[in-house]
Amino acid sequence: MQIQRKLFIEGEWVDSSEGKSFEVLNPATNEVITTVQRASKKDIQKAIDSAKKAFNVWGKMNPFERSKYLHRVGEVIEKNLEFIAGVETDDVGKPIYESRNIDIASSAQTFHYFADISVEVMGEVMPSPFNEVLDYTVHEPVGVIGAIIPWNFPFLIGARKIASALAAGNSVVIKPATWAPLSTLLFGEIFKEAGMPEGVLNIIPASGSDVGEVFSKSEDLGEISFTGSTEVGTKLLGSCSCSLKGCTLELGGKSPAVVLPDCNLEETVEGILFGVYLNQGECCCAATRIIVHDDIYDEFLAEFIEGTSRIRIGLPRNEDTRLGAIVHREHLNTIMEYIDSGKKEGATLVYGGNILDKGELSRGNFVEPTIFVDVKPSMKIWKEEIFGPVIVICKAKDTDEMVNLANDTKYGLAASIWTTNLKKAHILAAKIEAGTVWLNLHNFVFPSAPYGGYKASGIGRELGKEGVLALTRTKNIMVNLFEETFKWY
Ligand code: TAP
Repeated sequence: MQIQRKLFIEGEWVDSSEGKSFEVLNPATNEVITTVQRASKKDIQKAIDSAKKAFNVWGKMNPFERSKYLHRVGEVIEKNLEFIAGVETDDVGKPIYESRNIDIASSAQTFHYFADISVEVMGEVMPSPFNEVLDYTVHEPVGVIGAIIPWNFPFLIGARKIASALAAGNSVVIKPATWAPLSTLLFGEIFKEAGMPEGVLNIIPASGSDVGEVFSKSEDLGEISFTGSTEVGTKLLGSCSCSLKGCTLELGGKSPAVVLPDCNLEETVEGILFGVYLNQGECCCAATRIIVHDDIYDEFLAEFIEGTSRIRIGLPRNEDTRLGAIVHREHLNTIMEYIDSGKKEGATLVYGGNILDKGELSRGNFVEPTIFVDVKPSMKIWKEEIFGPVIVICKAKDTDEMVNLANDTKYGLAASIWTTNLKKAHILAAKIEAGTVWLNLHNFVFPSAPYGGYKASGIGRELGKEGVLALTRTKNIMVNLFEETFKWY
């Protein structure tokens, strides 16, 4: 398997019609890894046409057959896991330990899960007011899915969108993020090796605005499935309204972790460290606002700082690295601006706050994990998604205040509650406005569980059976079983 730098349309690698290209950088060194061709608007349309043609075959294929194909994709990913993990690490900056054990391993699992689910996309028989009328539903694929993905978990998010869409009988055109397109391109090679029918997946590395324009105007797309920022997602939804197509949005977050005084401190600190620093904090559901009960605050803070200081920051390819590079220099600058704003607005910096540019880290985009306390809800670092290893920890006097603070955000993607009192945990879970609530866990996402946000974190659900059904249209079929002719007049 090797990285192809072209567009993947109708099962073949093709050149961009305008001959444009862009450089892909390694965030750990800022060296150019390769140059990728950029699809034009005409190419994007070609990819949609290819998917439309393939849909006529894939959409009609029986689900048992589709299931076999999807399992094969999962197997090819497993076979090439080490190579794909290396590409992801070089492109995104995440530790190889994470790419291998989380991103790519979960992607293979995702294909196997949706392979199994494809034979369970079924309707139901409805109760009928007439014994002589049989009433049932079927779920039909919507057609071509236009998928747009971000740069933080490109392979995994790509796998979720592609596998769930194909399981429902749809075909796909996917656009990777400009900062990290390489692993998405590998899907072309994977699909070839798995013997997938031509055109069921088309990959177009193109500019966001070009894809947004062509996708939202297109009458050939059944649905747009977008993961990215709330800002871009909102714009996209607006432009889709003219063509009346569905739009699933998985957007930003500012997730709270709520720490009660009766928590198991060691488990809580370890769990929230994972919740905060996974993928350098470039994670939509990262636990960026930690709300701790007064009674345990000092002890928690001391342990959390100690835990943070133990995290090995290093080159992403090093086996023992647990915190890698920030995806792009521009994004590192944004993170540093947030750190400055936290200081200026009067929060207290208790850990980190600096760029790391010594020794082997000198050429890359590295930043210290950063912790602020004495934060007010009016501050930018409380309100806005930073998308880096920068968090705020605050105190609360009781559970009511904790819930108020947890919900004091425009987002509602995820939250976690840390306590040994499970009754209290369930009561609090019901009060928190978020699409996922973890009890004594954070950052666990399974292909089998519906995932998505409340409020400005999105619309619709991905993953699980619900995620597949969301990519279908329900048809109600009524059957006349009257023995006598039905006569009204
Ligand atoms: P965005 O800047 O929104 O980019 C996401 C994708 O949209 C990229 O492929 C981008 O292309 C494309 N895009 C840009 N402008 C567009 C337009 N006008 N129309 C259509 N597509 C357009 O986000 P990002 O910086 O890559 O990712 C970080 C954001 O994603 C964070 O807010 C994070 O929370 C969110 N995220 C959410 C989730 C879930 S599941 N809720 C998961 C991961 C990430 P270019 O790269 O070419 O600009």
